[in-house]
Amino acid sequence: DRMKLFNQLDVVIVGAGFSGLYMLYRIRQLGLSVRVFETADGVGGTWYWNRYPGARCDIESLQYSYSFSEELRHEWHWNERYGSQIEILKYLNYVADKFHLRNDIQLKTRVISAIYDENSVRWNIQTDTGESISAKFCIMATGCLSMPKQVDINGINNFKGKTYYTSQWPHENINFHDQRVAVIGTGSSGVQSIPLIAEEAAHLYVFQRTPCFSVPARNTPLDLQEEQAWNKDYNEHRQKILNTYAGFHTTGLSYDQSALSVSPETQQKAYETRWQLGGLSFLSTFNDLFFNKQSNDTAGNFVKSQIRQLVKDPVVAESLTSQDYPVGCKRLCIDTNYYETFNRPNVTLVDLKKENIQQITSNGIQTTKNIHEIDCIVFATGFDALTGALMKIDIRGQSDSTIKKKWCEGPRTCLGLMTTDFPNLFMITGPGSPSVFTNMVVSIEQHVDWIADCLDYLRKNQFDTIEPTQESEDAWVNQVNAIANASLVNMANSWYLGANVPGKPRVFIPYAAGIVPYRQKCDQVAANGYEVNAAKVGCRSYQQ
Ligand code: NA7
Repeated sequence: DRMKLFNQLDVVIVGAGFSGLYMLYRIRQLGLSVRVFETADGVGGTWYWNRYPGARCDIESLQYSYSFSEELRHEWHWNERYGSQIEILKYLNYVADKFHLRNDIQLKTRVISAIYDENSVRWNIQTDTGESISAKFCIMATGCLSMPKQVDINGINNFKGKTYYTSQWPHENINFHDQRVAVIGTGSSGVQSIPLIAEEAAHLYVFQRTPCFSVPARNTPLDLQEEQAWNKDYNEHRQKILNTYAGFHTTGLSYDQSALSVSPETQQKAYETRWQLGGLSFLSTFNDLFFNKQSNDTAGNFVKSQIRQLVKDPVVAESLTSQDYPVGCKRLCIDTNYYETFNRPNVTLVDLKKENIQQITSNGIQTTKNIHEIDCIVFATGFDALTGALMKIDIRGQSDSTIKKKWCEGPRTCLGLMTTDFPNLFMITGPGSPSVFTNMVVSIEQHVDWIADCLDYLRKNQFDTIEPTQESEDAWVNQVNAIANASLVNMANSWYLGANVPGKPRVFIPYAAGIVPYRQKCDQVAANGYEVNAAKVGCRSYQQ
């Protein structure tokens, strides 16, 4: 009957953010039947949910945007050097309209399970709206920072005032006027929202457990001429971007040498220049900041010296400079007026290293030293990153294997794109891919293109399923670990490592060697016909 046919698809895509939208576009080009399921009541993913004051991308707009359509590029104008959440969400809605994507997107629908049926060689996908869909391929576009972390502070339910999560900010305007506000958390979301909440609130208490390192964004309006000049040389820029470590580039000074190989004066000058330019490329001032602790310390000490200059109260400055981990090994924050905000008379930094939170009471937050009376609490407490959204779905593959069981000691994938025992299941920006270590849009487009080409290949060669061999997956996991072990990234309790979520296995999840070797490996697998029935790294396909 019609309903049954409607629920028999070639492809299901889970998620309608940057990944899901472009994946849908590519699947349509292949002429396959497809539906996207999205929990939210709009497209946009990360940029739909994270609406907190000051939410903004930390990669420049001209680079944090799709490359696949020249027409789109010419039609769209970015207003600022760094896109605000509002602007990026508009862009994604524009993309959805322009490419008529909406009629294949089902909103307000959460996928709760994906179960592989060995007999029919299909995935059965269940939604929270009670639907059951059968699809040959299931593509997870579920995002890396989409599953909010559960906050485990005593007494959280006792609080009588309003609570907000930066990761699930309400759509209506929140007014903090006359309010005593607490922000818990000083990662990117805290750092971006704190200066704006401080301008509005009667008093703001910032609860800091681990001080971040933050570099100024130096956001500016982007004029049309600048954008047009960029677009004129777009292909050149794009080539450059694709050959960087992380998928974005900036003009300005970068030394292809160790921080320790130049004189102290040159070193200072280099950091100073990067600090003035602003943004994430501070970490590419020298080429060994992720590999040599001593080099890294020169960068960390430079940031600390800037913080001391910006923050007037020496006690507050001391708390803000008490980082005991290498800069960059927790995600570097990019801010506008973050440190300056602590000079305001209505802002208090509560250093949780000096006074621990004991509990949340009905009207405040009680620490080992004080009772802070509070009217509302903003939780900027982060995400169960990289695996959280995938693990929330009950995913079952061959022979009763489940993702939960398989990944209980850390995620195991081949190229971050597939995982053994789960045929025809793909992940975009999955664990073991460079994803969060890069410009996400650049990585997303590459993953989507790889998956689309793979599906095309399977169809043309009449292969029914594809999955990685155990050997190729083991080799990839080993390589991801080896790269992490050769760098400093294990030295901070970051969400890259799952260290922010109690009980999560401590494993460095992203592939940290950069987009160039990663892309080469992916291309090589594709060029070798997905290394059918073989090979050390690559995928095995079964011909039926
Ligand atoms: P992050 O970067 O994970 O930051 C979360 C912050 O919340 C961080 O400072 C945490 O301290 C703090 N936190 C978490 N739980 C608690 C409790 N229980 N008590 C006190 N403080 C707590 O999340 P964001 O949303 O800011 O940013 C995520 C990414 O989005 C970011 O990296 C960008 O890529 C965009 P901790 O460090 O764990 O001590």
